[in-house]
Amino acid sequence: MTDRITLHHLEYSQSFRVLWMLEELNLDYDLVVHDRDSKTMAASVQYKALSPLGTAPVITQGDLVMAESSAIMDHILDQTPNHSLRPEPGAPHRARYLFWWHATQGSMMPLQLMATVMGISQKQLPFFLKPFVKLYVTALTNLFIQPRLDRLLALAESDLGEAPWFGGDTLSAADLLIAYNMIVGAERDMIDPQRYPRCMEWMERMKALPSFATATAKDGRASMALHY
Ligand SMILES: N[C@@H](CCC(=O)N[C@@H](CS)C(=O)NCC(=O)O)C(=O)O
Repeated sequence: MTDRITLHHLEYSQSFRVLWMLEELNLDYDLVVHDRDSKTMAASVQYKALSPLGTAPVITQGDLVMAESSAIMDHILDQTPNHSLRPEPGAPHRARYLFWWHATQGSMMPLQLMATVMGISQKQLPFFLKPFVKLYVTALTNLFIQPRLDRLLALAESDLGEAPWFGGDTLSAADLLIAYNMIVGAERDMIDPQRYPRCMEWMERMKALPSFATATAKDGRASMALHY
């Protein structure tokens, strides 16, 4: 018998993805919900000590301690029989699934992280530096971040026109992974609803899943996005 999984979920963080997937799979697991440090809004010292990377999410299972959301999600799927969240090799939408599974973490998340870090650091600057840094941040956003994000969103918009989910015809782990990027991105005005209506409609379908309601109830927060 395999050991039970404990998810250490940090409020307002990417660990919501794992919580959501555990709920979607209807698995038995233990959940510990952690607050962020009230001053820094980073993970607390205690939370950081739990994780090999000091980041959320982290799971434990017997002797295993594992960080990195997509690795954790694959690890959970590997030990879950009869799920439909990952198209098998050779399945018609396998390549599409793999693309979104990897593009979410490899291409989309770094852009969003850059924007978030710049936003947070801007707020902490002395007032006399703020106007100059704001000019720099706006230029960098317009020149580098938003165009690259828009290429990804345009592709998402076109793919969602061909099949309703990121993994193809049915809900997949790629949808649960990218949902964090999309929902947080929309809350932070990185996704123009006029340009990306299919992405907006997909987000509504994601939020209508019963697993979103149960994950939200266990998370206990109004949003998965950290507002700073
Ligand atoms: N690529 C990692 C990113 C982990 C990460 O940066 N998590 C953030 C939460 S969204 C975190 O731990 N922030 C708190 C901190 O760094 O103190 C993953 O997907 O697990």
